[in-house]
Amino acid sequence: MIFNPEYECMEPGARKKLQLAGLKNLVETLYERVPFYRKKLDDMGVKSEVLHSLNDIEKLPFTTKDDLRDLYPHGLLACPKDRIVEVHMSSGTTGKPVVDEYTQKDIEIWRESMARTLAGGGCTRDDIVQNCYGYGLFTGGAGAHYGAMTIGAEVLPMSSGNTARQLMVMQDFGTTMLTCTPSYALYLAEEAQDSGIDLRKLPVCKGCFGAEPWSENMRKEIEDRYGMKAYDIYGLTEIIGPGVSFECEAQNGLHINEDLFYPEIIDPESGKSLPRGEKGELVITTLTKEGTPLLRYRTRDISCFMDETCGCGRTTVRMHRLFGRTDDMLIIRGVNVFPSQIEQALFAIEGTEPAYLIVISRDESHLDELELHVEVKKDFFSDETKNLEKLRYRIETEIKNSLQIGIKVKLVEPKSIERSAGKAKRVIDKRKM
Ligand code: DLL
Repeated sequence: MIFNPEYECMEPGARKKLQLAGLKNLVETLYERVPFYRKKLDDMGVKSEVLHSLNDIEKLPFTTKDDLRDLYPHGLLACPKDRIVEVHMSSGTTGKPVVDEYTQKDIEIWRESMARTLAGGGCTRDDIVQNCYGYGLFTGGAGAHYGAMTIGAEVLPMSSGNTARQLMVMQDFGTTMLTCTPSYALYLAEEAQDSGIDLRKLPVCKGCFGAEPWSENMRKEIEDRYGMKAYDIYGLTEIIGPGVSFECEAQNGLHINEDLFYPEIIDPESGKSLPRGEKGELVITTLTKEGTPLLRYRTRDISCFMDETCGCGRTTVRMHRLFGRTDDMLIIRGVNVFPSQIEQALFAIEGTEPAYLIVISRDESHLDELELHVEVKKDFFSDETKNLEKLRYRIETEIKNSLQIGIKVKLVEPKSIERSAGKAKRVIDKRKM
């Protein structure tokens, strides 16, 4: 279902006009109301007058995560404080949190973008949505809640955790749609299996998953265990939360809500725009927000635009599912590796459980060493050592073939790697400790 055909299926030329008007308006507002931006624009000697076409956005300054941290908590506010009605924040595990302050209109924008997102995953007013994204300062819980309510679906506001209760509610209330992180979806599936619950027999038949990287093979695993369609949804606190982009039934790239969020792909080194189709850093400008609008925000997420039109009827540009982040790229003995590449290779191998941990350290000769801890299926673990040894060798070889790096694999018992109800922690880099 397309939630808002007027905007989602808009003729691209008309949308461009709308985006350009939004961009000019944004630059004027930021110049007037946010001293940080006034200084940046003055330093570069630019004003909204330089914007003749959307390509002129390249003349405008970027905003970075460091800027947001420096200006914590209210330095980017672009409207009177008393117009703010809600606040969300990132967890801030690597420094000061980043803040999004919403006016009533911003909440409307969020409701709209999340209604489009969940509708992309097939949500209608007949659905019962079990929302296990965390409620609180994290944007996942509120975002999915607003979206489902806007569509008119019934929401079960579960938040994350308490797995036994999640499974009870899923059965007793006839959940049809699940929203949570992909790793939590798999954790729920494992617990269901241990409790003798066959998820494939339950009404739950679709889910919108995001907030952390996941691979195509992880999608297959979720779809298989639940007998459902699993859709990727993307967003970040700074921009609005979830609702920036989402997959439709084609499950082939994420449609960006580009009348609301203007996307660019740039070379992270030079900052220059990249030609369509090339992989680079996603940069987003909010076109309609009031509370904390952002100009050319560098997300650090790596993606590319997909050019062909989508069969679903939406005309919005699609971004490829994330390849990784500029800051989660691991450099192992000089080779660039993203954790998602390791996951993709691993999930294709029969006999492993969908839980893994990447541990990086330095050996005695100060060379990088990557050890991959992989859980093995119960029956496999009770098998002969010869079979375990074979499996270990197979994982090492397949990863070596696909990523061109030598790694060590440690097979561990089922359930020995810590599970998370929110974003999974997949990497321990001891080199940084
Ligand atoms: O994770 C917002 C969200 C909530 C998105 C629920 C989707 C669903 P933050 O906590 O600010 O916001 O984290 C944002 O998470 O820059 C990406 O690196 C990563 N991320 C989000 N969605 C995806 C995804 C929320 N679908 C950061 N695939 C982003 C891969 C994702 N990574």
